[in-house]
Amino acid sequence: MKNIYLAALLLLPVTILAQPAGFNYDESKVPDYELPVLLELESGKAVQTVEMWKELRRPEILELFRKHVYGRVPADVGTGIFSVVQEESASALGGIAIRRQVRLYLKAQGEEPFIDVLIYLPKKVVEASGKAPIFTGLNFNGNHSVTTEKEVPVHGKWARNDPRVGHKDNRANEGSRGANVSRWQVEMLINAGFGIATAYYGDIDPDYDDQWKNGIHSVFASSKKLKADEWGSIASWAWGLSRMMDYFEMDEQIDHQRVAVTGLSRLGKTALWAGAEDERFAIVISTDSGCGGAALSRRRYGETVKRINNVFPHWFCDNFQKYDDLEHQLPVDQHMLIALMAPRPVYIASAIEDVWADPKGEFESGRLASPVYELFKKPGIIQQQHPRVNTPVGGTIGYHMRSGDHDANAYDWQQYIKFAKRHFALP
Ligand code: GTR
Repeated sequence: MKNIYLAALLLLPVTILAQPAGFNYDESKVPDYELPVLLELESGKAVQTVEMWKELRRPEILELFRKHVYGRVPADVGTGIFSVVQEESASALGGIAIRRQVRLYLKAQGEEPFIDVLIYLPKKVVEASGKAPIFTGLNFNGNHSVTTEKEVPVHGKWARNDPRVGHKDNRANEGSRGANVSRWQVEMLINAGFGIATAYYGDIDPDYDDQWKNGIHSVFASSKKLKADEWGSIASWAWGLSRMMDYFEMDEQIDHQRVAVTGLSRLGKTALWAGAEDERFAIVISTDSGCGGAALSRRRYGETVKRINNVFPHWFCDNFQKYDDLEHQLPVDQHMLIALMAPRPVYIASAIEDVWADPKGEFESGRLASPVYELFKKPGIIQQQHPRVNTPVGGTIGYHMRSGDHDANAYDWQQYIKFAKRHFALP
């Protein structure tokens, strides 16, 4: 007992020091707040049935998020894709997987922009049932960072200068091959009977504020003068995930009705928005998505709306900046984003040392979204208390706070696999 207490004391200052200074990490300083009412129409009428939710309240909330937070896809954005298989192997990862690399051209065949999708499918499952369920998500450093297999090329596009993987001068290189294998756990997934389809987020929109001159935005006239309620990068990455879903529907070896979308951090925010905009994603999973993701904005714990808008002005629509330091005026909060997944299963993962992302605020969003699941007669998160570390909880809304810091690792994936098996009714 004493040792645990000591360990907790020793851990605390380290945790807090690792986070940006000048923000609140003290639960007792979380301001009092009142959340917008989830189950009430803008007209004031109570939402009491599944039909009212689906036909009236869900569209209202989706529209509020488009208008004030992520931005809507502009009207001139087309959704046609041309897919070309670039490379394939029936015997990847030492024989347990089928590997397929597919290029999705977003404008015209042979032209930029395109998304290179790396797919691994469990060979046994495809051989036995023709198709396999998959997880999908965007990656930060390129498809070659997810695997050590040399057939997966290093991309030649803009790269984040990440010293942890050795990217500099905004270019990727061979040195980052396999650098993020622990974040993706491809072999664990294949052995559990799941496939994985991932793509580099920079294929869709390079992650910097360039006034929409590159990536998907550059293709459409709307990018020359985006309106304040039109898409930022998160919405465009989510749109890219939907184009990947268009492809999954055409690939006979992918069970497109069993696709779980996931992502870490800004790409966890992206996975949530993709799941909200596109109900074809059957399960939605966010890892450490924090502010603008699963965490409640009104708690102002860790990262705040103002900070995220200042440092990443291109992530959200311009209207979101109106709420800098004025979270209480937002017509939505993030529990309403989680509710948009209903009745589909949604999983929220936090990490205890990742206080910047506000683990408790991420849990609260799930807890407060639960009444919508109850309308569908599905159990939401079930318990009221923020659970202890490494104790997964929940029903149709799953949650855990694992030990360690901001990342996705084997522990997270073990829980996602269990959750997906349970909800996809797989052995
Ligand atoms: C941080 C940002 C977070 C999170 C993270 C990431 O700098 O403040 O909201 O998105 O980046 O995506 O790695």
